[in-house]
Amino acid sequence: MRASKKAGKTDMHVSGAEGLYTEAAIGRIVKEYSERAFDHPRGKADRIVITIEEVFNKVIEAKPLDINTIECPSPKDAKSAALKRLGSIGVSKKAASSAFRILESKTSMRGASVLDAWSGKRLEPDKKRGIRASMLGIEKKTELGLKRLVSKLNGSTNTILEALILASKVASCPMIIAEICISDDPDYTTGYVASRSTGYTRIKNMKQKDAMHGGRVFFAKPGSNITLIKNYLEQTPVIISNER
Ligand code: PML
Repeated sequence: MRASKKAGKTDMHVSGAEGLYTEAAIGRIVKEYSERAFDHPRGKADRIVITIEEVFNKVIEAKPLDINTIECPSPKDAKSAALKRLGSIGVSKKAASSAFRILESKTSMRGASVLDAWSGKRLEPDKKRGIRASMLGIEKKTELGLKRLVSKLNGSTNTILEALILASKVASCPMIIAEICISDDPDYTTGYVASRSTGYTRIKNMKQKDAMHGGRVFFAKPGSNITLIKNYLEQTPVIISNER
């Protein structure tokens, strides 16, 4: 689902959501997604595009990332915690700073930016659109278990669960070494840094309340082929599962 609203001559991104569902769940999900777009902290959408497509590609399973939290009192502390974490994963200072420039800029993108983890160079072919992690879902039992766990955390259970599913798919991409996210919802200030080695690290107070900026940046291994990354993130169906 992609929802936007007119802002002067352009369309402003309001909300987006993805999922892999059985045919029987489609009605419920379409209702849920459109309600979300009409009642969103970024504003009421005036254009909602919902695409439903059958999945033909082979579905891959990936494990959910482990969750941990860094409590930070302010965006300044949160930024230095995020930079430290990214550095420990192998993201250069230059690439991490480029990511913050993108995340802190006023223009909110529909998709994510992909940066070379060493040079910080942007790799997405369409910089306005970015790359959208799609074709992702969660196995039922795993979802129930994670919901129980996540509901004990401070934050919105749905937001955390959806972000965790997305981050787990992104981390399963062999060419991606890390991800950083700042929510673009003005009333949601927790963000995260995620990677296969360090898990899903929630970082509190990544931005001031009411700030509209945010988004996602994926860091690619130097020399990675962006077409392969795009194909994996946008086209390869991945189900997050703890079973097996
Ligand atoms: C979003 O708004 O979709 C991103 C939310 C990121 C943080 C979720 C959390 O762990 O609280």
